[in-house]
Amino acid sequence: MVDAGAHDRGVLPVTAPARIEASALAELVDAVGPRNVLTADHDRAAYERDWTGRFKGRTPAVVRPADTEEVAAVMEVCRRHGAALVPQGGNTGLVGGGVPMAGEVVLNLRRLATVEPVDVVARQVTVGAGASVSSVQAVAAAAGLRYAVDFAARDSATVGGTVATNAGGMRVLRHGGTREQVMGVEAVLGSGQRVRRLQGLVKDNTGYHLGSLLCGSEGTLGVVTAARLRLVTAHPHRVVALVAFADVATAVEAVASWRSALDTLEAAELFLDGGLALVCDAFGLAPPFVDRWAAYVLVEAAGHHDPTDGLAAAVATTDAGDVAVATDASRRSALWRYREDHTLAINTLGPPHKFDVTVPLGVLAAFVDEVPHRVAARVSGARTWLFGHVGDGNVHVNVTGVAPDDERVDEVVLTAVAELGGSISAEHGIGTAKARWLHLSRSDDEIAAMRALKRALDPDGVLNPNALLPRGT
Ligand code: 2HG
Ligand code: ZN
Repeated sequence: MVDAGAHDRGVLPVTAPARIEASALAELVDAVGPRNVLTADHDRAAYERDWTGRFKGRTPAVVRPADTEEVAAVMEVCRRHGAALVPQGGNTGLVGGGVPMAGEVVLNLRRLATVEPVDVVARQVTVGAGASVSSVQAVAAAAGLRYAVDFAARDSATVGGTVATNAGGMRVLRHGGTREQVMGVEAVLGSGQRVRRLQGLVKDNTGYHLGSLLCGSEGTLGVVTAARLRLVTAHPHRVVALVAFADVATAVEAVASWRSALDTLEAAELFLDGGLALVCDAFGLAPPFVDRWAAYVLVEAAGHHDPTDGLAAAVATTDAGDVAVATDASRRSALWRYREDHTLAINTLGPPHKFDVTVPLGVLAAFVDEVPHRVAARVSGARTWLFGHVGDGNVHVNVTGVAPDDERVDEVVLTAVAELGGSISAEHGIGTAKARWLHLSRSDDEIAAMRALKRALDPDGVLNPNALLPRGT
């Protein structure tokens, strides 16, 4: 039943009441202490909506455990009382996966923020689920290493959230996504059983890799409480170039040639003229070039030796237009802003519908050219913004000017992706936003296998029951 007032508030309507038995609430208070069970409206509010403002739910209580023991105790209470819970980190997920859309208890993990000293010999670090991505990057840098996962929400996003969603980001091209960095996890499964493999053994071939399974399980199988993360070499030389192109197809071809030519390539990010203009308007930035171009690729290379000449030579072999190059840190981040600030700039237009899709590279340019027309033909007034990690084939499609619960636009974009043999989620996950579209990327047998895993590890169905798996499968 759609709540008629929902559009005015600019959020999706809440579909279930948020209630919990008084005895369950009392036991939660026993488990984590009264100060860490938030029930007052003004205390809960920040935990009930996502960063974009598209997803807003309601919870009877936000529970904030301090450690794994307390997480296990909360899980036990919820299981006994049949109270569903939604694990939540920094609340920067973009698919409604950490928001109590159906009245669940919120299990916020931010207090588990321990960051252990870096193990320099193993090039690894063990961190609590609540540690921010930027805090891991900082300890890695202080130890002369680097944490490879990086994206704009780094200061708020938590490691637990990035493991649960297998977050991608800007450096996947060179280092892989979060799953590639996770050497092991500690977790409390929905069954109440514990998993703890934090030794960081590179070779450990003793059966199911539960860490890999939990990574990307979106809080439906277990609650990740800590992770052992791989660190990578901190290359001393780094260069960023912003390269303009007359069209997206030429940009995609150029990136393919750079991937072959440059061992140092670390990121290749695409954006378009409309998005660049929006970012410049929103934040008062001067455009990078006098001329306007259809497509831009921000490329970063890093190595033990200065990669600038190699990058310049590789750029020169392509049909590039204007080029801006930055080697010092502040000019590099000035160029990165044109790309990273897309998310913030788009949100100034109201809560967008966000799609983080992958399409085969051979059809990426056609997809980017075609999708805005298909969207506009279906929903008048809708505007489509496209950018993304072009080296990975990952396009972020943002659509503004559409009511939060108007799913016509979801259907247009996601079916176009499926027709092209792409994936409906490259890196943000399925959450509650895309559960009903999972069949576009997964077969019935695969969904049944996932459902069987869910039943085995979360037999009471308390963990994030509305995320990832479509209802009734
Ligand atoms: C990024 O690549 C993030 O900047 C966010 O994945 C994408 O805002 C988005 O749609
Ligand atoms: Zn992204």
